[in-house]
Amino acid sequence: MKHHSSNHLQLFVLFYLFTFLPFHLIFAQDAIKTTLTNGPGRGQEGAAMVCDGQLSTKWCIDSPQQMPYTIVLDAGQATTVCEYGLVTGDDTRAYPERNPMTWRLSGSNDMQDWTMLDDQKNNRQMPDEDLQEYRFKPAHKGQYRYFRFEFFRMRSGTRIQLSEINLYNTVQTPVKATFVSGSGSNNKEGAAMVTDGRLFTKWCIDAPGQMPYTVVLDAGQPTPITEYRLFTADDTHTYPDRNPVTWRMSGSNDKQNWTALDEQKNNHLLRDENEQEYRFKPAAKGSFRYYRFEFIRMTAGTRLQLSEIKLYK
Ligand SMILES: [Ca+2]
Repeated sequence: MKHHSSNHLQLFVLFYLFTFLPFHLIFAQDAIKTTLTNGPGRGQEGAAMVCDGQLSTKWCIDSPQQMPYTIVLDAGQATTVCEYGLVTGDDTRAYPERNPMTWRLSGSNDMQDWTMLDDQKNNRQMPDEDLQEYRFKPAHKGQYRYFRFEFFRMRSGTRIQLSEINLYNTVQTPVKATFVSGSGSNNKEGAAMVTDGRLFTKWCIDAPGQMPYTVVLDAGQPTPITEYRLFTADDTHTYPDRNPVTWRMSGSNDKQNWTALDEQKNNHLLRDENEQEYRFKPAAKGSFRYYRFEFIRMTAGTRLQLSEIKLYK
């Protein structure tokens, strides 16, 4: 009897989840819920803004005597953090110098003995972009309830800003995607080169009549994508004009009905560097088997090149 009712309860919970929760909440890789234990700054741009779950609020402080800026987050119970994400502020494009560059992450269960989990020095990976999450894998793991971030240096100056600090107990994993179709001929610089797993092969096309340049990838089965990454090519330093700046991403399960998931307009995040990865989070989520990228504009001219497109769940 008891066994039966617990089964019924499980079914009811599943029914409730699938009926009333928005699609993306079921499939999104959710961050661990944290609360602020301590951190500098109060009020509207205080430290608590990094864990309120809202991108529209941020922690922003310029108080040199309080450096390193130290934030302690409480995960509520001992938890293993496999990845953490720092999310840029709403005006980081205008103020990229506020991005942290040198910081340390430690874990503790009593707020007294701290174990160092990650030590980043002069890390310039945080993008000059508004509201972008950049993920880092701590060098060490362990079960801790409290997580302390100490920010020592910003790109320049003494003001820091972050809209969120996300802790994750699951790792973002690559999705093995295969090539379905794409613009251009099937030669050694065809669209299929973006899924061969090699940075030294690339999709390179200059065929204005075929624009927007399209590539469709197959994830094998319906898969929610939390991030996609574009990789520049082997000579992007010489030809930065071939980087895409405007593109769309959509998902489908039948290759006929497409759902728009992301749209980037005039985004100059890709730099003039060879074989570098750039990360993007789709604005919308859903579970799709096929993913389509349409490249609408490049930095200049009509030639596009990319060495890889990778999907992560
Ligand atoms: Ca390749």
